[in-house]
Amino acid sequence: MKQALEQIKQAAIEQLENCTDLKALEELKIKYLGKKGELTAILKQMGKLSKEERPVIGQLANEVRATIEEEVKTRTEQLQQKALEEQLKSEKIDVTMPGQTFELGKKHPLTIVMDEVKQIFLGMGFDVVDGPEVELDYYNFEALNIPKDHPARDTQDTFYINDNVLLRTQTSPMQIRTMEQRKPPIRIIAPGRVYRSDALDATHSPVFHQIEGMVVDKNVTMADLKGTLELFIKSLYGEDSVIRLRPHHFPFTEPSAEIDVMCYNCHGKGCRLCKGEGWIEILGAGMIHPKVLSVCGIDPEEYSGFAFGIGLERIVMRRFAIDDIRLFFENDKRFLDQF
Ligand code: 2NM
Repeated sequence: MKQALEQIKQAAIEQLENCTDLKALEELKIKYLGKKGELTAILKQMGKLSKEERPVIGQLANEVRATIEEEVKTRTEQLQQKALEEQLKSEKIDVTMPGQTFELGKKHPLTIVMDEVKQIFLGMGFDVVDGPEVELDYYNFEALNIPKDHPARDTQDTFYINDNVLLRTQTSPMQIRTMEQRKPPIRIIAPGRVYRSDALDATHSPVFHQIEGMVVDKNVTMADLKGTLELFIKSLYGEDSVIRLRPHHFPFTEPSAEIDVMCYNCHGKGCRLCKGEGWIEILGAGMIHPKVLSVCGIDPEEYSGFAFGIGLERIVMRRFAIDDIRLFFENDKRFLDQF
């Protein structure tokens, strides 16, 4: 029996020393010290021993138990320490690693300039109005003095949903809707997306953006038109900008004009940017036609007004020297990242 105890002690210590994980260690603890363990099995046989042998073996058995318990404790601590070190090692944060980057979106070049234009007009007391891109023929053409047989129907050919419903070719329908709803004085701009049935090339797109505006009040004259638009262009292109008005024709205004700004690149000499002209056409404008005012329920004997239209793509292309309108709509990140 003494020999058996010594064997158990030897075997237990050897196995404990070779044990490399906490789960196996727990199994060994049960194997040797548990209720059904090897040491307990020996102690159960103590009854067979003589009175002289019993205390000797008993003491030895206690020593063996104590030794094994001590070894289990030491080994547990060692393994726990090792596990902790491994965990710390595996969870170590390498502060030199490149961080996760969150890319922030930015404004589209059209939006950058659109926001600037809105800000300028807001500063002059204009409201910004928004409306449907799918419009009635009435608001897009009829009310603007463009009846069914008018040649402007060809130059502003668009996409029809049916005979009465189409994609707006300009934002003027919002001017009509506003005049129907509000009493003068009216000062609004109507920015937004418009459509034309044009083939896509470097300078034409079937979808583009316009900013139209108008002022309706008593005693509004061509001088107000010129002063307001000159102030707008000086705000957009700088205090030293020079403008000129050229006579033109629009069905919805009379008289009408196109407004050019002296090329800010060559100061009128002629260069690549202005295609040798020295002047760059920026917008169309005019005094709202009396027929248009009447149709909207505004008495042309009492009120007058001016209106204007700006093509957004054109001014953004000049501003950033962009040579192809398609770049605005392709969403190529390499293009968009440059603004
Ligand atoms: C332009 C040029 C000239 C214009 C006219 C109107 C309305 F509805 F008041 F009659 N809205 N927009 C207008 C006038 C637009 O764009 C080149």
